[in-house]
Amino acid sequence: MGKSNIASIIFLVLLSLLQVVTPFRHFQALIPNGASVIDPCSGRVAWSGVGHQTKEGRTDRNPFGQDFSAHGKVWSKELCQLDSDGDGLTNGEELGDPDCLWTPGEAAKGPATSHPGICEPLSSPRCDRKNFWLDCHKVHNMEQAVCNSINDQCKLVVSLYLS
Ligand SMILES: [Ca+2]
Repeated sequence: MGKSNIASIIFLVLLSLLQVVTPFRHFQALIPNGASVIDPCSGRVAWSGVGHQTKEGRTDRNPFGQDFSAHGKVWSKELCQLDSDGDGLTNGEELGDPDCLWTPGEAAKGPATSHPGICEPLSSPRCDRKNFWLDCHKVHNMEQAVCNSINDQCKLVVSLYLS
């Protein structure tokens, strides 16, 4: 295999990775704390596709994603004041913008405290039927970043679970 073929393969792999990553980066920047919404299933890893039914995105929209789309994919006061997942907290309260004043490019007033598209706490009676689409035990293409805080090295662990 020639060097040009290897370069082409590397380019295609990088391009495919870019296609996976780019939508997250774009939409994450349109909502407060969009890159740091915690996965309620694990309590640790960021749920990168905040508007989707799986944390990796590229799946059906969750209730927040449906509302985000219905509001023109813009963080508006109306979208901020909605309680998309029905857990009693507004989207703004969950994403660290309780006063609905955030605009893209600014730091949010506080951190994201919960997921705006997943009713939490997961085991509460209020959320019993609202998260019917969520199955924390059937996670596909789960990615988990494990960081060693001692020497500041991170490694990416990619696990594939098939149902
Ligand atoms: Ca909510």
